[in-house]
Amino acid sequence: MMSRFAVKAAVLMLAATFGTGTAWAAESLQDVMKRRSLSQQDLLAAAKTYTPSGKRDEFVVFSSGGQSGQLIVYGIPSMRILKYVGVFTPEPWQGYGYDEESKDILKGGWIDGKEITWGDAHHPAISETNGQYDGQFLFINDKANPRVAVVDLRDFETKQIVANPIYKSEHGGAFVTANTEYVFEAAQYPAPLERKKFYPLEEFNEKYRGGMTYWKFDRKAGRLVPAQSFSVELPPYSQDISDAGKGPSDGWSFTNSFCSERYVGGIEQGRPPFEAGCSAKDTDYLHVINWRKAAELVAQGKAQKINGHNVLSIETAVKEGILFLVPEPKSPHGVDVTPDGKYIIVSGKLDTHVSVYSFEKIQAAIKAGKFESKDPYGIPVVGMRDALHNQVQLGLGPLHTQYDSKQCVAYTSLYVDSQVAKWNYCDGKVLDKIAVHYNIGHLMTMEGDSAGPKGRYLVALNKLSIDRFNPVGPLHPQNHQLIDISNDKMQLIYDMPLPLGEPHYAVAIEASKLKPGVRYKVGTDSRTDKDHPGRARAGEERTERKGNKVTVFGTLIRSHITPEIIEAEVGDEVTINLTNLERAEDETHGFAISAYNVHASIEPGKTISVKFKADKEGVYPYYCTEFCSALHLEMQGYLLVKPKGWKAVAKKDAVKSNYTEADYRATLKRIVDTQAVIDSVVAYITSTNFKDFPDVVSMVEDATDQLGKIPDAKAKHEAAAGKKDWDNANLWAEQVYQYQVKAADIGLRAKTYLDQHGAKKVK
Ligand code: K7E
Ligand code: CUA
Repeated sequence: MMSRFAVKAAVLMLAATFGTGTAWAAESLQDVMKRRSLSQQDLLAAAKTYTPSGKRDEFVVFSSGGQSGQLIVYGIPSMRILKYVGVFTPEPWQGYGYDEESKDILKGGWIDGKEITWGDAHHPAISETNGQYDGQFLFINDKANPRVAVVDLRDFETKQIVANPIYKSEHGGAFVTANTEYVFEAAQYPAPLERKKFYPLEEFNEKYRGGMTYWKFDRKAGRLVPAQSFSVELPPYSQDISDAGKGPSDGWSFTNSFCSERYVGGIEQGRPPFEAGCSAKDTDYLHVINWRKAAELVAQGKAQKINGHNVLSIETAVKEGILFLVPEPKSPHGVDVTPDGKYIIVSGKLDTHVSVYSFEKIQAAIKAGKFESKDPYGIPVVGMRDALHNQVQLGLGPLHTQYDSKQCVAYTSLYVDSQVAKWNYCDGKVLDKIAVHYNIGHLMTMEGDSAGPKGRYLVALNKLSIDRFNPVGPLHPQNHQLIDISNDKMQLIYDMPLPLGEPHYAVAIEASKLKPGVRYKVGTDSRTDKDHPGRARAGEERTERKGNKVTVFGTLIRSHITPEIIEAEVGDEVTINLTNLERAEDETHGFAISAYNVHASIEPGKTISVKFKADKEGVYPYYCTEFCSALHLEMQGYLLVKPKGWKAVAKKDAVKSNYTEADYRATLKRIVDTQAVIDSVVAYITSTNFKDFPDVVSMVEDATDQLGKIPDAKAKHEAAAGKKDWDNANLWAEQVYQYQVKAADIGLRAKTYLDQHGAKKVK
């Protein structure tokens, strides 16, 4: 260790070094620009994105986590990552997949009884009311294992995963209807719709199918309702991205396809690969479906059941006039309905154009019965000329389109050109282009796929970052680039590496529309939103044994877990329920037991349970995994797994501590001093209008709670002192001090909060 003198000498030397130069004394903006080789343009970009400490973002982005199966949340314009939400993949920090409640959610996504622990998350969608984002729920799909998940934006937790009952893969999801009546997903790679049924590839045209699934959403319950959901059977054309109509086109959905050739590859059999056969024709098909009428047909009993799921056959869909096709140029990708719902913009990956279809024209052709042909399955085909508003040449590899708050202005990603094109879809003029790095997939403007885009910013979701960031091995991060679109010329203002899977799509919502809670009602199961049967309040903690089942009803509050000792015998089934009794904001406790692969994140008010078989004799520490207070490390306990029939030799007190009367007196002195601090903080808080700040009110309640525990501990230390039992006297006095420390900690936090939020003196 450095001696006091050595430290002092070192400080003096440092002072001398800096004293001679002025470099660090006061660096000017010019100095910094020179040192870091920054241009005026860079400074402007920095000023547009830099978000000072304590300031918040204007928009919140929900990005798919691609192969991570998660959801990534970040802010705009700062591009600061705020959260990863566990969705299709276990996420230990949130206890997701390690406590019983979240295991049940993941189990909803098992396929034919098989556990699936990852997902290929593609398209998030925020719930809408009248075509506008309402900030209540978010849906996201899994392409690999066709599933859709529901995330509640009140707590940013996944509440449900449903597996598609008839597909083997899907891509055109999740998209919501204008009032979130349905969340839909389109199949991707054609396969037989029957479960676990084999048909040879030679029967591709007859037995393989695509489809469009409409999941009914119960907004009040916040869950999808499988029994009220249905699908429309579609030909094996490899359906792709979809979008829902809005305004005049509300009630309809649009889905494109990229292999209407119905080509089946097979390199090993000497056939040209899929990529050649699937792009041979000049056109594929845009599928136009009247979902509102389809829902009525299902209600009338016109659907057949496949794997217990309602499916409207192609035959029924054609006969009832709810399914139409429109040719679209070569291997299209994105299909995006304009904010006014009048046009549908389709990008052709292998075409330099985007095609703007008019919903009105499509409807006129349908009404007039004017079709150019029927496809091999008897579906009427509206002529391309009869449906197009215009076609605009934008560049190589157009993929996806988003909208501006300015009338008729759209942005389209150009994958091959690595550019974003800004253009006018009403008159077909190209307005501006900007280079991105590199190979852009989706792009996203603020609420840019809703009926009310907010303009301002655009994010380019680039597939490759190549040389943009510090090298981290052959697998590079993804690159989200922020572009300012508030002026005529687009300006690139930020590069954000994203190191968690390939985000395909993202949605951004005005931050003010999100109102997540900070605590649960005490005893809530956050995955069902109901009271948890294992909840316990302070004083209700207990351990019950029935046969070989041990059930703990415990609580957590700074800084102890009740119970601190859990006893079991080898072979017992142990269930530990834990309720976090905290009310203070951001006071989460974690819970882990050595070697039993259980972990939980228990936010204020939440109740969770972990369950395991105590199959190994031994002593297993458990502890809180969130650094929640100064005595976080002491937030611990022991799981004792005893051999069968184990008997204590003699009941002994835990280890003696040998405290003296002097120790006890010293602790009492510390209590008096601490009380003085608490009194001064209380005096300060009550001298202000603190009642006007709900956050402070709950902190005060929390502190009062801690102080309320003191009389009991005080009675105990005084009783022990009366018996000259200095061990117990000192330990219980120490506990009084711990309650004081926690109360003081919260009190000081409340004081800081009041200072920073401009509280007024009232007395
Ligand atoms: Cu990558 Cu929307 Cu799945 Cu286009 S998709 S890029
Ligand atoms: Cu609770 Cu650490």
